[in-house]
Amino acid sequence: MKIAVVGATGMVGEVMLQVLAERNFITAADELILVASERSVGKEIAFNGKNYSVVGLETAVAMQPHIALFSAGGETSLEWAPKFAAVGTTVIDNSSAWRMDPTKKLIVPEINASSLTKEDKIIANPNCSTIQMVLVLAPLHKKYNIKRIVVSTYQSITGTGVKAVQQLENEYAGTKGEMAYKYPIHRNAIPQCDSFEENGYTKEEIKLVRETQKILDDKAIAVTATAVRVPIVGGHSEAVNVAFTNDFTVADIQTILHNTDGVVVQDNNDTYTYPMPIYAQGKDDVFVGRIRRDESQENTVNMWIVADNLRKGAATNTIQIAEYLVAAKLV
Ligand code: A2P
Ligand code: 11C
Repeated sequence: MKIAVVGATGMVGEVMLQVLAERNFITAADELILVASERSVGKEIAFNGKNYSVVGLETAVAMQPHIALFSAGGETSLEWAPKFAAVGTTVIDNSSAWRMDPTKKLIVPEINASSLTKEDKIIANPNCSTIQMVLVLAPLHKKYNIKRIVVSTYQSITGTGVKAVQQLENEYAGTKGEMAYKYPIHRNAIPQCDSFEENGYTKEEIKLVRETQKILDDKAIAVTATAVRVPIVGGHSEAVNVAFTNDFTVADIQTILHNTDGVVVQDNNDTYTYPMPIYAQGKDDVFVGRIRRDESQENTVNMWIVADNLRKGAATNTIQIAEYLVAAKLV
């Protein structure tokens, strides 16, 4: 197999290489192609003890990889994913470019990978904040039917990229530098992730609404979101309030989630056990805790969901899709 990583020099690209190595997805018999912008062509990147020279997109298309894992921004994806698809490559794209395209599938493998076919040449990876939420909600929707979700996020600066991590480090050190945000992020909470839309919501908030409905395949689910950036690096946290049609018990929800692939329940007030980004960092699971009944309204639960946004929120989910394609012989 020939596997290309497009955006290999970026923040998510780097984690993709780590995850590919950890999961032994690239064996000695496979060929790895590392791709970035023209600025990086020729740069050497080590993978599994071997040095690889970064190539440009044109060169990578000519090499006709079987799979291309894209994380190089929406513009690059819109232009280049179809060119790879045209030479027979299956593209798994981590940008927002194709997610809401009705002809493209939006995949969280544990939920809907079985909908994939050989004809799906461009597959969309959902936004990080959506992936961790739907992984927990999918089995609960099946059992209790979700009517409405109210979600507030506490998002890691790694979701913005290297520039934001640099901004926080400059602020810690008291040195001046380029600003990724309009405001200081150290000792702050910025109620804006991504740009604003006409309706007053940010793009990140709208992604949480639309992507959730698409992945859970149910437009009737009402979703409203507030996305907030906090000075955290380990992962995104979410306070999620979910109203169901059917009643539940907290113990049953804990059992269902305990038996859900990719989800780890950390929920014991007696031992102060609940998910936190400091412990989610570097892990592939989604962590859930603080599961409790919303006493203000019937059939409604509150919970706290945390995951490493660069792992399950991006790189790991993309690579799990690739693993599924290979196992199901779809590439
Ligand atoms: P480069 O390092 O050469 O700029 P991040 O989101 O962390 O900034 O990373 C973005 C990734 O996407 C990097 O690997 C970057 O490569 C790559 N990238 C950005 N623009 C392009 C482009 N026009 N063509 C190919 N790769 C691109
Ligand atoms: C964030 N969710 O943390 C973003 C980063 O749509 O893939 C990824 C943006 C996207 O701000």
